[in-house]
Amino acid sequence: MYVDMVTARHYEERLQEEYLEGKQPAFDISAGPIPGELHLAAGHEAAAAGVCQHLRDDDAVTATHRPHHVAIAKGVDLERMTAEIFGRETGLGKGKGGHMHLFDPDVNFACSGIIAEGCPPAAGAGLAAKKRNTDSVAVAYLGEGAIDQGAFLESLNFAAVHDLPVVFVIEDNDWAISMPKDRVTDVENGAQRAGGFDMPGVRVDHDDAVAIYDAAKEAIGRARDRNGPTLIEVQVHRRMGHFMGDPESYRPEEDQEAAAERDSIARLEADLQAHGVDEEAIAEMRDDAHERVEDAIEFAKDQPEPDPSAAHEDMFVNPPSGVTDTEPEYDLAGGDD
Ligand SMILES: Cc1ncc(C[n+]2csc(CCOP(=O)(O)OP(=O)(O)O)c2C)c(N)n1
Ligand SMILES: [Mg+2]
Repeated sequence: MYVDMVTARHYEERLQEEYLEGKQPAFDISAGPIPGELHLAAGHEAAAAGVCQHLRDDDAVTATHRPHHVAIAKGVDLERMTAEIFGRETGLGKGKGGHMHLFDPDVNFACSGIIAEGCPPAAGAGLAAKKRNTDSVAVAYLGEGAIDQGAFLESLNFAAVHDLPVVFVIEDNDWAISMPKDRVTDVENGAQRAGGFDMPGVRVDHDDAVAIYDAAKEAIGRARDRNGPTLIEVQVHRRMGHFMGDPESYRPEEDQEAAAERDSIARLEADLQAHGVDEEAIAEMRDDAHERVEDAIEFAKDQPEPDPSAAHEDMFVNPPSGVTDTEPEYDLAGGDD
């Protein structure tokens, strides 16, 4: 868990540096090596590491618009993921998806920029596992800002009614962009939502990686044993803005300071030391993780940009006439099937 968490934290810090290159002084979102939006998950690492530790490659995970920590913990290919974020041809999605649309079929990982949108596909993966009679499970991540979305509530119901092996994980960082949680919902503990669907609901406070690990162990074991879905809410902290370039003028300073103080990585380090892991071993894990991140970023920056003509490949609809000569690969309008 510690390796996953320090890898994710260093990854976010390095992406932040790369992202800001060329975008200043006046913030230009389209400039630099990583154009477009970037949502970093520093402060959320425990939610990824504690849960994904129990998963195998054949288990499905759907993450959110803030996906990197979960992708790392799920074992997504870091080099190809980084190439995707840098928009390169060898990226997971040939550089067309960017950081919110990472798909790695080798480890059954997906994410989406639409909030709560990972929930229905996770329920679908759970249904597939049940129909195929395998013991694989699915995990859907969402933010606390998504707990009133229909896609989430309908997926809870579907998973409950069909006893599907699905675990829903709410990452509660108290904010949905600039909107504090208490202004949009009267439910203080999102895990209470489980009660309406007759499934277990568990809340873990203080982004404690070990407590998250324990809660996830039980929920994922329950799913694997075909005893149905579970909803887990974990408290995390957003150490950065909603997206890179967010001045956070809406956010009280004390809240930012509290997020900086509650560091789940420092907490886990203290836990490790209390269990006899010495500082040298911790430093070695941290150095290895940093090296892996640097290698992935170096790899990505070395990769070719996609050919502009490739923009019209891999599409599900015909481009408007005259835009491209490329024949569509898919015929959804008709055909034999
Ligand atoms: C269906 C939908 N509505 C609105 C948005 C715009 N949007 C992007 S992120 C976000 C807030 C998400 O907050 P939360 O779910 O708490 O996740 P966090 O960003 O805090 O990790 C919103 C409203 C969206 N992407 N999808
Ligand atoms: Mg949130």
